[in-house]
Amino acid sequence: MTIHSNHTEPLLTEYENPIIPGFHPDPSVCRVGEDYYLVCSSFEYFPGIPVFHSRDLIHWEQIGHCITRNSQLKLEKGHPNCTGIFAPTIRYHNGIFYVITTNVSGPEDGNFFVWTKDPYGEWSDPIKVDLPGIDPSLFFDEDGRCYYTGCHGNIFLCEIDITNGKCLGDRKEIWTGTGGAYPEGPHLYKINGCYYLQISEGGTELCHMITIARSKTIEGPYESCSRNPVLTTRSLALPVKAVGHADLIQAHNGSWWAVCLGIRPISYPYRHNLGRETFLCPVTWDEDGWPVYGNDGTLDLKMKAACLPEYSVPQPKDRDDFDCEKLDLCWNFIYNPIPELWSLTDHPGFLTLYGNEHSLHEAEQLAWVGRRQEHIECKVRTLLSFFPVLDGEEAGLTVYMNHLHHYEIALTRMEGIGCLIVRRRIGSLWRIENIIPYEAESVYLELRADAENYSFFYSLDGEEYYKAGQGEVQYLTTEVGGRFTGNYFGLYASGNGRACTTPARFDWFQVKNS
Ligand code: 6LW
Repeated sequence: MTIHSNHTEPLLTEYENPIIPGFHPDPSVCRVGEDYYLVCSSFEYFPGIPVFHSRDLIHWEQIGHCITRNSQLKLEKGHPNCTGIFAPTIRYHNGIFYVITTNVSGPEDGNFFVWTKDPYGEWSDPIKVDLPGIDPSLFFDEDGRCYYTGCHGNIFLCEIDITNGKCLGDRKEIWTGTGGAYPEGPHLYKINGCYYLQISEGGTELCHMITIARSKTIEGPYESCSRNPVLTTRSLALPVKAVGHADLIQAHNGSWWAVCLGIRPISYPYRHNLGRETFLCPVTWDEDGWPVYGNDGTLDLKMKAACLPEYSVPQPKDRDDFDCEKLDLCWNFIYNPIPELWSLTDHPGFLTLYGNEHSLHEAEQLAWVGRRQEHIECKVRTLLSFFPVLDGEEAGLTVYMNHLHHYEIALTRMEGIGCLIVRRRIGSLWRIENIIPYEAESVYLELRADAENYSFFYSLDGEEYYKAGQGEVQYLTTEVGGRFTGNYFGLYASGNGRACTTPARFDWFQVKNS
């Protein structure tokens, strides 16, 4: 790769961050001609590792996932928001896309990669790489050799055979970073004949930062850039915080960019409920051949840059009528799905959920289908048909950080009486806040989100909505109850101790962002 970014007088345009809102952390990007592909972490959610496509780096369309078959990967239960798929890297080499990542869970713990020739299609079964730690990345040198970088205390390098994942030699520690906590997220690039090693330090919270070093030879010694950290928003009065975990890319017109994660806090002290989101940062080069990220090393919600020609992607649908035989790409399960717990074909036009014995309070495979909350202010509606027969049978709409932190509105039966409840769970504290006797078999449910509250409403006819309860957003934030993920809007059913006797049918789901 060559540096020729400060070519002619560039025309500056404005774009908005985040480029992929909601829980989409640890982004990694690659280019094939004029096409760009991006992946990010998915933790305990399935399908795993969303794959996006763009032609201008700003507008992205989800085109699939790398982990779509239960047989590819077992997601271990029990460690919410800190298990499953961590920090993937995507690279393209000789007609093949590779995504390398870590499954941080259970007996299948470890690093592996999957590959495909068609990123719109299915990906291979995992090929294990017997190297420790997290945040694996791949670098293909000009001579065709493939190098793995990862972090295990410090940053290490190891040549591997990309056909089978076997190590070719010992791993070698190549950088300890600049002294910040947790040197991690390494990516190696060869630019103008020099090896550049870009990493994150400071941890994924408010002190997060990007640092960079370079060397004439791949094994080092790596010389740290005197301007490190080259990208951070720590200690700055900017609306974007925790910027880090970046991947550099040279665009087809020669310009340089980085994708990275960041958060948009909702309150002070800073708390965030959407998880870590994907941001875009323009990159230029100084006269000493070091990259300059964003606005002199910082990043904002609105950025001025010499952007690629605008590329329009289909607007994400704000309403899903569940009319297809496959779930839209935005929907996820928690852990590996159990096929018997959900269907789009049993009752065409509806998402049918068959509640099992597990409740929302358990880190278990549930009859639960959810999608990310992508905007701080939004309104969600769904039409649910459910007739609970036995006490405890329940189905509804939840805003869900994890099994210990969620608020929901649901139809259930208590002491033989059909009712609508609003329940809030915050750690070990939980309470049903409102019980409204309700015997009708269908109900319109609504959830309004803003920076302060999640508010629940219901309606019998879809016209007139009545408020049923509300809860503070701040208690459903990463800082209170989460770890590496953001909030989901989930549709669910549960028998709370035994399987439900009747199915729950969701006719449609709608989210409107304000
Ligand atoms: C990821 C690490 C990080 O592995 O957080 O922000 C961890 N960076 O690089 C989980 O996303």
